[in-house]
Amino acid sequence: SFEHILYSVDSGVALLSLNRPKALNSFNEAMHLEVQQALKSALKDKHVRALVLTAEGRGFCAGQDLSDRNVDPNAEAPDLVFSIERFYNPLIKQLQSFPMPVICAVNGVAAGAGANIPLACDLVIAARSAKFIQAFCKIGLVPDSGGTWFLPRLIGMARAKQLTLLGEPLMAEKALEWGMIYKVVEDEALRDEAMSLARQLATQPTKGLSYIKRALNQSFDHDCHTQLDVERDLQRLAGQTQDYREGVKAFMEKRTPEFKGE
Ligand code: T3D
Repeated sequence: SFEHILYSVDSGVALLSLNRPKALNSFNEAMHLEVQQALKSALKDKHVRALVLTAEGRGFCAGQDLSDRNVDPNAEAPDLVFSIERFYNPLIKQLQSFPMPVICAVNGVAAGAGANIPLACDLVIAARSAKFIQAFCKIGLVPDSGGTWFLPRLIGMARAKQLTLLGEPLMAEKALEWGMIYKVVEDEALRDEAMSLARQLATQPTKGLSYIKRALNQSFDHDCHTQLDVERDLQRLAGQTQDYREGVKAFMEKRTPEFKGE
């Protein structure tokens, strides 16, 4: 069992909740390792067909635990490459390529890496009180965890520069208006909304959904003809799933399909 996160599986949904609320769920190495472990076990679990990422307490995640860094002027400069390569980059890659829908429920302030982790997820639901802060500029760092990749694509370059150079908080409602997230809900409703959306998605053609996100993830890097090829190749795979057959069969028989995620 875990010390810094909560992890459970129910009704096809894996729920991973960051659980260091006193430090606003900032990441230390131990929490990183537990998150990696939980994601690995969700991947291995045949019952899991959707993932919800959220956190305990009043905040979502304040990024790196800064108390873990020795910044004494006389100490050797901390090697941040290790942290990025061993922890943050693999996390972002894993969330982005996770072969099922990943829902991020942002329950409060999301700062630094904590503001960018949601952007690697597929559907972000934020509590009305949540805010996103690209805090990196305030401590002399560069937005990481995909911030410089996701932000311009989601909200455009001008807004990406505004957020990352000024470090000003972006409220949930504004993030929605800017097209950065999927939905804003009342604080009390957040967990239930995220879970019911995830349970619903867990009844859908899981492989098909994973191919959709795979196609979209490549979209901005491709010209139209290349992307048409990507669609063709993924359609081939989708057409080989049992869920596709069930979908068409159920349509023809005018009944609700029963997808198995196969
Ligand atoms: O080093 C590497 O591996 C490189 C990778 C870096 C990735 C990054 O994420 S760098 C960016 C790191 N994060 C930040 O710079 C954000 C720092 N936090 C804040 O700016 C503020 O805490 C917030 C805006 C997020 C929230 O403000 P507020 O007023 O709601 O809460 P608070 O009072 O500042 O924080 C509450 C507690 O959490 C407090 O502890 P205390 O005083 O109650 O004992 C605070 O120290 C602690 N806390 C918040 N963020 C961090 C943290 N402790 C350690 N590290 C944090 N990042």
